[in-house]
Amino acid sequence: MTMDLPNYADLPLSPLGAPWRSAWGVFGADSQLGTLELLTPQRRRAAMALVEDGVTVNLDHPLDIPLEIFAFRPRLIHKVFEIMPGYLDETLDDFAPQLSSQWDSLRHVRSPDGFYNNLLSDDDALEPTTALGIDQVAVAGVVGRGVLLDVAAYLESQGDPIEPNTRREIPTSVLDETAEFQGVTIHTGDILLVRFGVDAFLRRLVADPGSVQMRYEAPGLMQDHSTIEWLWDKHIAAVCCDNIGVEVTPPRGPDTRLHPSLLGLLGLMMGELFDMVDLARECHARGRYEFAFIAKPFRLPGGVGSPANAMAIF
Ligand code: UVW
Repeated sequence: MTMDLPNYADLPLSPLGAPWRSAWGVFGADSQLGTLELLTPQRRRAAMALVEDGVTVNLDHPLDIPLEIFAFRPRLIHKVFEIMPGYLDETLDDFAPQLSSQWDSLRHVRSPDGFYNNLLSDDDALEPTTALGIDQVAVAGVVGRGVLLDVAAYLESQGDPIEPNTRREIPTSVLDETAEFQGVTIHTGDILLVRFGVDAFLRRLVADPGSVQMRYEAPGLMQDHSTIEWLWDKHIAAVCCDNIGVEVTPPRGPDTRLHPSLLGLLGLMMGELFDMVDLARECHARGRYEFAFIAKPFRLPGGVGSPANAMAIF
């Protein structure tokens, strides 16, 4: 599918039915996938052609990461038991799919004008409906050309390193500079991965929980319209970061968060808390920042999110 996508400044397509600067209707009034519609068979096939030596790179932190910044996301309890001698089975309790490396479905957050494409009402939001659920994404998965912007490495090279557990807003100019520094171009339909260096900090937390104190504080994308416009105008299929929430945390104020605009207005799915340490190492070693990207979110009917289940292939 090739289609002309409107610029952010030209949104919405039909001012009468859609909120200001929303992409409602761009992929059809009934699209449950938003920008993931850009992951066409042609783009998936082109992404697979990036595979040269078959090296796979994991992008997930462990499911039971000891992250205690959200009281409503308890740590996973995993029980393994024997059902008969030599036959093991297991259960998961207190499983919060968004505790560790994760996807936010379009059902996660709505804009002040409603959920994406107006496909889910407030009345139905807590009902057992699959509208905008992660199961819609699970069917075809998230498969395409991945591009890494290692902002942490770029800023370090400029003598301006990022503190991983400290609030710092990263403007889109730094994303552009990182892409130029790396010599990579973002194409329509890409899955964009942005690394701030939070992943290395989280690895320390996993290896030795007592060694670091994780706060609800992290670098991330700047909370203003320039970020929303930049992300839309790149016409990416999804954006994933290694930090807590793609955007900076904590937010500047109660109404400054990007989640409502990115998920609710643009239909741009987000990945959070991805582990890009090995990915960055592979990219730097190869001098190549593009790769095949594959993720298969859980097919949880009406799911609000899912573990990332993501990998890169070189
Ligand atoms: C934040 O809280 C920042 O993100 P999420 O709820 O998407 O994990």
